[in-house]
Amino acid sequence: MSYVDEVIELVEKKNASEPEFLQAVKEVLNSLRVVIEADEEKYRKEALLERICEPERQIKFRVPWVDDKGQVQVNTGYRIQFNSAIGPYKGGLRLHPSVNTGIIKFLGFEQIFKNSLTGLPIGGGKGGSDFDPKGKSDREVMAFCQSFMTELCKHIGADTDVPAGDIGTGAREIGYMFGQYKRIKGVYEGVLTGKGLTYGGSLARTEATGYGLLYITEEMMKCHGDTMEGKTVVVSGAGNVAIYAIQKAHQMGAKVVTCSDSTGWVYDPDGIDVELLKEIKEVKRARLTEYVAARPSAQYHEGRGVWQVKCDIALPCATQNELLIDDAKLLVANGCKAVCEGANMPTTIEATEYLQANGVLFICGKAANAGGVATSALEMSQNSERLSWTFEEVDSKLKQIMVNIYHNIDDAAKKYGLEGNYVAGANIAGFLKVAEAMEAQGVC
Ligand code: NDP
Ligand code: 2IT
Repeated sequence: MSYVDEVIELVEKKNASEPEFLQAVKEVLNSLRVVIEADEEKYRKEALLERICEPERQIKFRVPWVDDKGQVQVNTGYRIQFNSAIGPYKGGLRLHPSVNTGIIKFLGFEQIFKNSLTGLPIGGGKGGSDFDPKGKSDREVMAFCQSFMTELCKHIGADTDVPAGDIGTGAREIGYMFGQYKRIKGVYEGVLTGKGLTYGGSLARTEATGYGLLYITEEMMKCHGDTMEGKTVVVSGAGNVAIYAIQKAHQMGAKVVTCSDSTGWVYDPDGIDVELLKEIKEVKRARLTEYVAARPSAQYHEGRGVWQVKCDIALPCATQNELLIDDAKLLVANGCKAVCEGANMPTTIEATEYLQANGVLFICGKAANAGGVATSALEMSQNSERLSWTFEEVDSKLKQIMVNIYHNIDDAAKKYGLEGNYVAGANIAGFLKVAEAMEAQGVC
C-alpha cells in the first residue's frame, strides 16, 4: 500500500467520529500523492504525514457563565494547537452550536496550509465553543467571553498562540476576550487579532477576508484573459466574509445578486445593497427578512438555494459543506466560470471534482480566504513594533499577498503536472514549506 493510503487508513481509524476532519485530511493527502510518491521512503521513515495529521496539543475545557435570568449555563471550550513548525499557532475562534472536536480539528488542519501560503511566519490552530451568540444580550455574551478567556488565557500569548474571529466571533467578542486576558495576565500584548482600532487592531482587518477573496479571484480571471467588470456573482452567507466580498466585487464592477443566512436567502436583481446589509447584520444583528422589507425589488426565500441563480462567478462565504454535488451541477448547467471559496471547506469533495472536471476555475478556501489570517499576521507585526499602518498600506500588502498566493499555487500545480488544479497547487505549496520546517527541527 502507498504511504499516503496507509496514513489515510490510520487517520480514518483514529478519528472515525470526525467526518469533517477526515474530509479535510483526505483532500489534502490525496493531492500530495505526487509529492510524497517522489520520495516515499524518506517521508515514511520520518512519519511526516502521521505527524502533520496529529495536533501538537488539544485543549478542551468547561465554560460556565450566568444568563440574564440568573441561571448558570455550561458550554464546552476548545483550542487545538495543530502545528507550530513555521510560527506561533494562529487561527480563529468559532462560536456556533455545531462546534465539536472534529469541526475545530478540520479548521485547525486547514489553517496549517493556509497560513503557510500567506508567506508569513504563522503556525496553525483553531478554537471555539458550542456557545450560540444568537439572541443573547451583550451582557450574556460578555459573561461567556470572560469565562472562556479565564481558561484559555493559560494556553495562549503573543508569541505562542494568537486567536482571532471566525463564525460568531466578531469585534464585540474579541473586545471582551482581550479585556479579560489583560486583566488576568496583567500584560498588554497582541494576544488576539481582529481587535478594535482603539486598542491595537489593524485597519483593513475587518474587510480583509472578503477583499482578499476578490483580489485572488480577479488575479485568476486576469490570468485567464478576463476581468471582474460586468460579471454576475452569487454569494452565500451574510457575515463578515460575505459582506466585504460583496463590497469589493461591486468596487470591481461586478454585480452580486444574492446573499444568505442560516434561515433563508435573498435574490436582488439590482445588486445587493451592502450598506443596508451591514446595517441589518452588523448593527441590528437581525434576519435577512429585514432586507426585503427595505428593498421591494428583492425576493426572500426560506431555506437554501443561492446556487440555482445563474451567474458567472460563485463565492461560497457561509460555512462548510454548503455547496453540494447538485449545486455544482446547477452552477455548471447555468454557465458558471469560476468558484472561489470564502468560507472554509464550503464545497464537498464530490462537488469540487465535478466543477473541476467541467472546466470551472476553482480556488479552495485555504488559498482564497487566506487574506483574513494574512492581515491578522500584519496586525501582529504592527503590535510588535507598536505602530499602526494606514488602511492603504495594509490593503496594498494584502493585495500583494493574494496575488502571490495565486501565482504560487498556479506554479506548484504546473510543476507537478497538474496545471489549472489550484486545489492540488494550494495543498502542495502549503505543505512543502511546513514539511521542510518540520524536517529541519528534528523529531518533534
Ligand atoms: P459570520 O459569523 O460573520 O457569518 C457567517 C454567515 O454564514 C452568516 O450569514 C451565517 O448565518 C451563515 N452561516 C453560518 N453557519 C451556517 C450554517 N450552518 N448554515 C447556513 N448558514 C450559516 O462568519 P464569517 O463571515 O467570519 O465566516 C464565514 C466563513 O468564512 C466560515 O467558514 C469561516 O470559517 C470562514 N472564514 C472566516 C474568516 C474571517 O476572517 N472571519 C477568515 C477565513 C475564513 P446566520 O447568521 O443565520 O448564522
Ligand atoms: O479561517 C480563518 O482563517 C480565520 N477565521 C481567520 C484566522 C485569523 O487568525 O485571523
